Order: sequence, then structure tokens, then C-alpha cells
Amino acid sequence: MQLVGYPYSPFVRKVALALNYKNIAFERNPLDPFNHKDEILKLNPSGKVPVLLVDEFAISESDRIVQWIDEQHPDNHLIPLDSHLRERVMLASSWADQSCAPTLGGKLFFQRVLKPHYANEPGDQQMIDSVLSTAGPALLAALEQQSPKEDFIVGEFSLADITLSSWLRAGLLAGLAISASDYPKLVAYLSRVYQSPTWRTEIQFENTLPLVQQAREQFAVSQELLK
Ligand SMILES: N[C@@H](CCC(=O)N[C@@H](CS)C(=O)NCC(=O)O)C(=O)O
Repeated sequence: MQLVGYPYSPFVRKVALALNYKNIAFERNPLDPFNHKDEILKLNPSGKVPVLLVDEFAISESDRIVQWIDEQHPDNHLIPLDSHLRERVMLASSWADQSCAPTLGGKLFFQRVLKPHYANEPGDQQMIDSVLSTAGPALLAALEQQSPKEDFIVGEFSLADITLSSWLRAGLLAGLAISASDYPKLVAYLSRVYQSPTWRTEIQFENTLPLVQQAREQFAVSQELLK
């Protein structure tokens, strides 16, 4: 089984986390859409990563990939069987993707970390500042209200936790401040998630990547949540 996609993508990270959670061994093929568009297009007509390759079978779209993994490995569901819980998980996951991708992804992580590296030009400082000063704190304030006091978003650990924590890690790496004094419930929740074995495996791997090391040194302010 091969996970195609560069590991800095929060969408790709979602699939890595799901595979870790299920203890499924996989290879990484870290193609990025900046330099390897044609190769990716052969696997996914939208030209996007992640793609999960199972023999010759290519599956795309992060939530659909996790759904497929969950069906093939039905122990410890990441998408609950109960229809109400399942709906809440799918809604929370797509909400996190849709609200975080343009802000924490496109305007912050991409501009600050990816663009200088892949396009060799500086990111748009106005976009970066707007997320750090306004859009980011507004998102975090909303999440603080919604954070579960114990356990995870729907009680048991699920795809919803994977998606949200994946995006917040991108934000943290690019310098988003998430302090326990401002967001106590959110920080307690995120600490629980990032300490899980699923995340420990991913963090251990990611901390070997030069771009992650550089972002941690150059931009990150809430270091505790990145360890
Ligand atoms: N809805 C897709 C989004 C995937 C996505 O946007 N991936 C980005 C990487 S972060 C990508 O490959 N972008 C290239 C492009 O849009 O051409 C998913 O959940 O997998």
C-alpha cells in the first residue's frame, strides 16, 4: 500500500494518521503537485494528493480514502457505524477541511512555508498577517467554544479529530499561537490528540523532515503542541 503525496499537506497527513491508527504498514511516495503534476494526474484526474495506491487501485479524496480504510479494516472505527454519530463525524471533518484549508492552508502555511520552498519566492505577508491577527484567532475562538471537555469530538476518537488536528498542526508550524491561557479547552483537547500513539508515530516521522524542522525553528510559537 502506497500513500502518494507530500507529507506537508494536511490532506495527506489525514490519511497517514488513519493508517497509523489502524496499524497498517504503508510506503510513502512524497510527490508534490508543484513538481509532479503529470504523475499525480495519471492517478487522480483532479491532480490532487493524497492518493492511496492499493496494488493498481488508486483511491483519492482524503475523507473517501479514510472511509475505504475503515471499511477494509473495521476494528476501531474512525467513522462510527451509528448513523447519527457518523453524520456528526463527516460534517465535522468537512467543516474542518472547508474552514481551515483557505485560511490555515492557503493563506498561512502555503504562503509562509511552502511557497518560499517550492516557488522560491516570498509568501504574501498581508495574507499571513491577516490569518495570524484576525482569521486565525476567530477560528480558534469558535473551536474553543466547541472543544470537548474530555475525550474527543464525538466521544470516541474519529476522523473528525484527525482532520481538525491535522489542520491545526499546519497552523502551529506556520506560527499560529494557540496558548492555554487563551484557549484552555482547545489546548487540553489538542494535547490529548497529539499525545495519542497515532500522532506520536506521525510526529516522530515529520520531525525528521527539513521543512518541518525549519518551520519549527523559524515560525512556530506554540512549541509545546508540536513536540
Ligand atoms: N478534497 C481533497 C483536497 C486535496 C488537495 O487539495 N490537495 C492539495 C495538496 S494540500 C493538492 O494536491 N493541490 C494541488 C492542486 O490543487 O492542484 C481531499 O480531501 O483529498
